Amino acid sequence: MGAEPQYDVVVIGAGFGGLYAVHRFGEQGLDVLGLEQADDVGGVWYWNRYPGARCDCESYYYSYAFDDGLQQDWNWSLRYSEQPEILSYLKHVADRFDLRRRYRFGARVAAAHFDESLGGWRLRTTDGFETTTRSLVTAMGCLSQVNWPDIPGLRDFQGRLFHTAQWPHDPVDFRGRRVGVIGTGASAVQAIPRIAEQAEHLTVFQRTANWVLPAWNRPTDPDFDAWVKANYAEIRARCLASGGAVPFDPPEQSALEVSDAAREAAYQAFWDQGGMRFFSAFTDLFSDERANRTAQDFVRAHILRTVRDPATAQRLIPNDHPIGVKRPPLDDDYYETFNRPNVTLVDVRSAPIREVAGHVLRTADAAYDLDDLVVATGFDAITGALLAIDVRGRGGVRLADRWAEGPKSYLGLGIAGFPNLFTVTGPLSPSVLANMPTAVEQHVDWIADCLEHMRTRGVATVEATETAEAAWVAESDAAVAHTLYPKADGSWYFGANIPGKPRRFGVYVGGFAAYRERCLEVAQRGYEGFRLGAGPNG
Ligand code: NA7
Repeated sequence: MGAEPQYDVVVIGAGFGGLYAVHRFGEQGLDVLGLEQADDVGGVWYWNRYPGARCDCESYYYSYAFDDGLQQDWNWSLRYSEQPEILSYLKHVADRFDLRRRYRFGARVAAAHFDESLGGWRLRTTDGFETTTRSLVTAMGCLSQVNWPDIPGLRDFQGRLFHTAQWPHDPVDFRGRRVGVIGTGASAVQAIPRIAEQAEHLTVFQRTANWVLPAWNRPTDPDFDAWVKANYAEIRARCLASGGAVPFDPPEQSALEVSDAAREAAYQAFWDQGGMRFFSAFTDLFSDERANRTAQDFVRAHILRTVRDPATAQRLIPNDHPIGVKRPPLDDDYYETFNRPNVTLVDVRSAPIREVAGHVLRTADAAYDLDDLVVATGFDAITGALLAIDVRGRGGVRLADRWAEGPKSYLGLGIAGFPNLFTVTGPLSPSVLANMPTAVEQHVDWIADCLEHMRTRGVATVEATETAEAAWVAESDAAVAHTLYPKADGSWYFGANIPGKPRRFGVYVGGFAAYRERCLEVAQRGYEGFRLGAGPNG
């Protein structure tokens, strides 16, 4: 018999997913090690410290449900928490459950190789630390692998260069500076109003306009907070029973079966509530182009009303994708910001960015002299963090080769040929289309049960079968084919924001509640679709 792995389970990541995984597995008596590349906990909330960074899910449900004491004790100051408060929350969780002792920080995993004789994984970090584990759980986040655009000269910019997802820990002062922002995704939409308040001049380089919805962020209402705390069990249950893991009522009507006045009133009511609830107005906003166009019309009218300069307003109106099929940013004051005399919107679709040289960003038809350049170009999403590691499964097969045509997985939890590898919010799970803390708890709980099953039944390996994986990929592809998501050219949901990345919709769109039921059924049927292997002596 070969050597035993050093750990029962290694968890990569110390964000929402990793912290809960380390806690849960530790509680069940497993020997668990956490590896985290940052020097502390927080995950995406550790790195994304740009001005205005905040969550676009409301705090009371964008939080852990696993411990009632935690949810009763913690007080969120805002409806939508800002990054510093979410980071404090995750630090509090780490302290409260004494999780840091199980972590090795500053440990960026470089290689993860499945070793047949070990019946587990051999891991190596970039600083040379090596270990082995029976099971490997990745909880690296769907939006963590930073995307730097391939703009000649960018990294040699002679002013201050920032990426929203790698923001300095000390506050950045933009007063008296000529600042450029590349990108108009969710990060830029949050940062732009804050930077504009400080900068001498802000130039926004926009390639694609986005539909931006209002957050109406505000301090937590004490009465609402008391109601939430008294009703948490029901709120969490509603999240589990919903399509997006959120505690809202699902829509009941088509946008096309109501009168114009009723439709307008419904949009206005949801607009006034703020946030992603806007999409709860009607049943067919993601499935019927005509229905979706009515929502676009509503937001378009808002943009035209808000932005004073007609040419700028036109530039801010998306013309290439239905509303909602690229992740819609949330903010207050985004459109208003373009009325400021110190803000200019530059269209880099018609005149693309050519290069950065010294302090100058040059487009096809103009040059911009800048002191600071903020790159808000997002992430190599969903698969990027996994593929940044040299992951090899049975027979030394590289994950990058298995996914050469796009990610394949079974339930977004397991990958054929990669035994005992579990991916929290992995590709082809509901992940980013569900409220993340709920999605990670569901995955971690499922994995914890599976690890328990392995331990109590003497199962050495759990591995998705090729058949089950192929069926799930087909089901996931089919689910998205019935929606409007494929109408968005360039969406990171498809991997289309990264040049050369294979295109596959990386998220299961069949709804969180149905997906969760499916995962439970699979477990109840003895992990149907997974091959359970006996150990060397089994
Ligand atoms: P996103 O949503 O991927 O946005 C990236 C932005 O950067 C988007 O506007 C891109 O335009 C733009 N971009 C990317 N490369 C370039 C180049 N080369 N030139 C000009 N503009 C470019 O990332 P975020 O960080 O804002 O948000 C990611 C998610 O985090 C968000 O959806 C939330 O879920 C949280 P494009 O649209 O590709 O034309």
